[in-house]
Amino acid sequence: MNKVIALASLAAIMWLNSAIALATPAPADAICYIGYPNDGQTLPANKPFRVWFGLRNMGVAPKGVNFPNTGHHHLLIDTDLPPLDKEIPSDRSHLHFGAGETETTLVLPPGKHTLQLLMGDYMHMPHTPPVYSKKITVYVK
Ligand SMILES: [Cu+2]
Repeated sequence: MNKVIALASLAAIMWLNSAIALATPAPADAICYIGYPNDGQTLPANKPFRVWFGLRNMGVAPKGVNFPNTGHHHLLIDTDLPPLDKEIPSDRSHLHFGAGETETTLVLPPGKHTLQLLMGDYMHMPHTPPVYSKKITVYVK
């Protein structure tokens, strides 16, 4: 009986160690922010606008490049943060900038929209601790 418990706890410790080893660390002082547009800004409808990705105390590297303290940007549009222990989804509301881009051009339909940045590692996984910006709201008219 005790042997079974000991084996089970050993397995749990090994699983924990592998989970920790898989997580890509990020500097504790890393800051991600949207440089433009500003929170609450009104933007013209049917006209492309720039979105500037800001990052401090951490570097940008393309997807697939495993270099310490780097990652690539993901722009979340009209959605909440995805699960932070899984690969970041890739769809119309989760845009990956795997070439290491630090800005993009967006066209949004009229209405209220939210934008948020989330850094992902070379495998599109959020870092530990996760590095993400404040979620901003823009109004497209
Ligand atoms: Cu990605």
